Amino acid sequence: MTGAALILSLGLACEGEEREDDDELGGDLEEIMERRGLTEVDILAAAKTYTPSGKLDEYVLLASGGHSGHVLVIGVPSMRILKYVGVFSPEPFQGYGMGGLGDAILYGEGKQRGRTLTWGDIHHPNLSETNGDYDGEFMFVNDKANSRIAVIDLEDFMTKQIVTNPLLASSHGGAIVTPNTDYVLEVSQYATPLGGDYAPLSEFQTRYRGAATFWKFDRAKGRIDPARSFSVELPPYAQDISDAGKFASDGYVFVNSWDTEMAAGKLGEGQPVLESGASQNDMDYLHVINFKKAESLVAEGKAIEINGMRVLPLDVAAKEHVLVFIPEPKSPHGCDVTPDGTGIVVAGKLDTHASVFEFSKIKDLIERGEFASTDPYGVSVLDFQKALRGQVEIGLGPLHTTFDNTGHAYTSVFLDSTVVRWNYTKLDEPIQTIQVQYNIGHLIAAEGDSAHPQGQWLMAMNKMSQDRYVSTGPLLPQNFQLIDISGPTMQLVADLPIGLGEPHFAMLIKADKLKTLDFYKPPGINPYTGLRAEGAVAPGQERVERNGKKVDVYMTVIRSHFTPSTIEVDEGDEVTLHITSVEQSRDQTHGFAIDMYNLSLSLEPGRYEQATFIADTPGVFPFYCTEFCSALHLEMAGYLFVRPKGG
Ligand code: RUQ
Ligand code: CUA
Repeated sequence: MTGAALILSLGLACEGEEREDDDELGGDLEEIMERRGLTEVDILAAAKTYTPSGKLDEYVLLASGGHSGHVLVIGVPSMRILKYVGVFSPEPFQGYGMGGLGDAILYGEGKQRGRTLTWGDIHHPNLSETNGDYDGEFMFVNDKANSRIAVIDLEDFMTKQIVTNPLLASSHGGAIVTPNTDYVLEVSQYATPLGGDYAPLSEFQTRYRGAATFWKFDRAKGRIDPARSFSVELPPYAQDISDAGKFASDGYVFVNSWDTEMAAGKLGEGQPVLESGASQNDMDYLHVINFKKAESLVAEGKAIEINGMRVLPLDVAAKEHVLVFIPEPKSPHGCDVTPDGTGIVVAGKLDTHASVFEFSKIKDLIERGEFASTDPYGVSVLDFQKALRGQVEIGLGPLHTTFDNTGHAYTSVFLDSTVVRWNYTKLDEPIQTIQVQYNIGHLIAAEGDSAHPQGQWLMAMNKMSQDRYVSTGPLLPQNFQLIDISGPTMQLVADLPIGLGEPHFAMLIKADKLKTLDFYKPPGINPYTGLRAEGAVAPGQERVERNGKKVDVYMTVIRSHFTPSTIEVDEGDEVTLHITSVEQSRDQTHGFAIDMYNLSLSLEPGRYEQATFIADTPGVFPFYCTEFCSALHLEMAGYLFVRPKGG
């Protein structure tokens, strides 16, 4: 009996005396199914995902929000949205980039070449790992558009750092972590002269370059340490997605490329456009980078410095076999290391196969110095067949691959709009194919890119949703679809439209691995340092201090008042608010908003915030709490009086 049949038969068995209750609840199951056109399979899907109020999700999806610059936090299997994390874009609910302490990250550290940016294009979230397994502590995301990496602390789901790549003008193959989160990898996409120099297209082959940047992560500090980071210079081949080795392949990273033709170097000279120019070769190059060796060479002083970043030059990387190439089928996209670290799965947009490379073969060939050829930059190239474990025919436009706990790989197939389940050791015929709607990009199974995938759920992240939802005009949401992969037959069980930017990759982690804070304690914690702020005050210590034209307001908030609730300054004064939430109970969040100053602060229990502005406009400015925190929330307000000059 199927689950749905079971539910139905239970429903039917309850007929009679329970009938009246059913009617009170708005009808019986059969009647509702009939009315809404639901099948037993639908009911089964609903039973697998429906999460009654108060019941918690078993998994959490941390998804890129694409060019919204946000990260989405989604419960699985309920598909309930839990949070939007502001990363490269301001997020008023979190008070991020809205006049408070987060400005120093978003508009300070986040500056690219001196410019303030208010958005980013997030592609690949990655979770911190310990021995190749998610430890639930940190998340890293890349900004493809402006080549930046952000660090999000999962204690409070807040962005704590942005580092800016001083070499690159776009980066795609990141943020990928090594198995103990020693490094966070960021790899270039479109080649440019490293460090932001100018060079005409005629110098593409000589001056344009890619790079793989190994950002050193200091776990104790919870921050990337740029001074201990380094990069490896790469040819201008349009590098793509990357993955880090694990176990036997630890110490290596693998990076795709799709323009070994260097067609970008011929743009606009009566040559084919980039998309066809870059698709002429039958093979591009999988980059195999021995970063442990690169690390030692850099330590030995073999690096040059560009904009403060230590860079291992391409000729050194080639000569020392820090960088070795393997031909990979035509314009590949996905690059995913198997959970045991023995294989690297590559799938080409213009090739119907998933190709699995065998790490032990690669290592043997490199150690024996058995190379098939050399590229124009002196990089040794291995023989494709000799490095290969095998290939599986997947479909039209295979992209990314994720893994479960029973030896299956799942590959997204963009043109076919399918997810294909196959065995990455046996490499026999694909086992099953399931249709998704539509044009799937990334996919992730539960802990699917860790050393120990959980199976059970898989999220398909589709680029298009055409007919799936009520129309909202020409700009349609992307479409997340949840697939139950626990049984022999995959079942699509739920949809979630994503109406903010194009999500790319995501991480799906067991919820119980996340150790979040209930609130900040003691009161007065600056969430960006984790320490009690100097300007924090306890109840009774509130005050206003004036030093010439500088006015410091030391304020507390607790249900339901600001102390002080009136502030008087003179036109032209520089006002700094130091606000301490002295609440110490869960979910008692307040906010601070004021007329005209573009200021929105979030004051979770115990949080400290600080905002400085010039009171340059005389007048009366109400401020108020933005969270409906109590029955007297509306009364949680005050005034800033700005006395006119000479008034
Ligand atoms: S991408 S849809 Cu990861 Cu930027 Cu493949
Ligand atoms: Cu505090 Cu409303």
